[in-house]
Amino acid sequence: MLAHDDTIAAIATPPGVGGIGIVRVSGPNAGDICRALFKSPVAKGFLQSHHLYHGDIISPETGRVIDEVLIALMRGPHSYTGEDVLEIHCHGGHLIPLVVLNEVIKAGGRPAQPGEFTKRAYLNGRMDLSQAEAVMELIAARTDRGRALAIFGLKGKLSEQLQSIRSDLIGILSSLESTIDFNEEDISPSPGPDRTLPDDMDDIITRITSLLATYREGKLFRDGLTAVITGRPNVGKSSLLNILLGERRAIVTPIPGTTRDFIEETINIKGILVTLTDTAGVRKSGEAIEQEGIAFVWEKVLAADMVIILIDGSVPLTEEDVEVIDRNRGKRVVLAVNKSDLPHRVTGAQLDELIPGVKPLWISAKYGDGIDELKERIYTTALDGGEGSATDVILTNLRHKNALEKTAASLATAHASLSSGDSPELAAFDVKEALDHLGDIVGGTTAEDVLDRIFSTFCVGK
Ligand SMILES: Nc1nc2c(ncn2[C@@H]2O[C@H](COP(=O)(O)OP(=O)(O)OP(=O)(O)O)[C@@H](O)[C@H]2O)c(=O)[nH]1
Ligand SMILES: [Mg+2]
Repeated sequence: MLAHDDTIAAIATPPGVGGIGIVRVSGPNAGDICRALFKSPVAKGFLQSHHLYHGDIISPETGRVIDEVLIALMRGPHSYTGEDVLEIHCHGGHLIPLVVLNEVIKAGGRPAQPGEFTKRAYLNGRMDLSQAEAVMELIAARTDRGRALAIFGLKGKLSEQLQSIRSDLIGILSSLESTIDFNEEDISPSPGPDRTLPDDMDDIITRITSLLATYREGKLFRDGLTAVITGRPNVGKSSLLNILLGERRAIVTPIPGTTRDFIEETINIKGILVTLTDTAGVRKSGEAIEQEGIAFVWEKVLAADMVIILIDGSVPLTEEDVEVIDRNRGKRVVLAVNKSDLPHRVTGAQLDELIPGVKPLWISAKYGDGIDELKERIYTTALDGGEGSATDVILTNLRHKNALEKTAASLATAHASLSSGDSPELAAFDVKEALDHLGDIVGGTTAEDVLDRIFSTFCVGK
């Protein structure tokens, strides 16, 4: 355990008016601070750890009561940070938690940096680095699925998988080292009757590869995606935005060129936050304001994760439809044919010729037909046709992904040198490197500046 000699303090609840505001304190002075500020007729003398006490916070200078509070003292090492932790539950509001925090600081605390409580929890071995990162993901989660993935991370499910990969790597390393010690004739030292070390390495690479394959999904559930609704004027883009949102957000009129500026709103589709952008209808004519709006369309399309191309199915296809399709080639596309309530003037075969391989979906943005199917299509297209993993261990963090890629690359190098008959010493070197990269995920040997970067993205008080 890494003992800190200073005591940190912060308001752990969001600013503003609320029922309760919590001031959190961690470090060796937590007990003294409690004794200096907290007065209670019932709780005199020694306070039991992990018990809630009722009383007042008193200013030691004036002797005046600042607030009526509940406090809990959680003595280390059985606390969030592993140190003595004091939580003061005062009344919420703009002022009270600040005044209480000031008294805490005067009594021997210092303001905490963002994420400093969790950093201490990590440094004191209460959690590994990937779990500490999961804490922040949990707080940031905005969908139920995002929350579920974060809690798995926090409970150490990813760490467990990494631990099992790690112990297999150590097994390989010790086999390699034993052949270095004895002789170098057998270039594929055999760990068992039917297996060779390169086989074992392949196994691990496969396991890492399947973990890496979950990253796209993890990122989707964590960060969501952006989807731009595009099409020529009057096809029903704004109507589609409105019906997907379930409210009248964008102006809808029968006049082509209604939408000029872009309109952005976010919806939750099966746990993925989809930020939809309704844009101006694309056409050559139109005055300056409209053309300005159309210029935005291509900017938005370029940056978007997905494009929803909307066609009006009640009239024959036009050159403008073709232009929209052409300019979105290479993007992840959902193709919807609107106004299915009217007679169909566009066929699947025509669309298949224009945009092969993308199955069109007939919808009515006015009456709601096909909208659930469209949401489903957005979801499966986001997952590249997949249904979402059944597994709960899903990579959500870019840092973890990069480290796993490096682990697999080092292992592949070890595999290649072993298979080509090089000295096992070389392979052992690469396996050690693979272990280092893997270790970066859970921490332990992670450099201070990397830690600072990670924890600086946390909120103050966490
Ligand atoms: N019958 C029918 N009419 C629709 C449907 N969807 C939209 N409309 C009508 O089509 C017209 C244009 O709709 P908008 O949603 O404004 O179209 P837009 O693509 O946003 O048009 P611009 O902003 O001008 O590019 C309106 O009169 C809508 O009521 C539909 O599914 N069926
Ligand atoms: Mg519009």
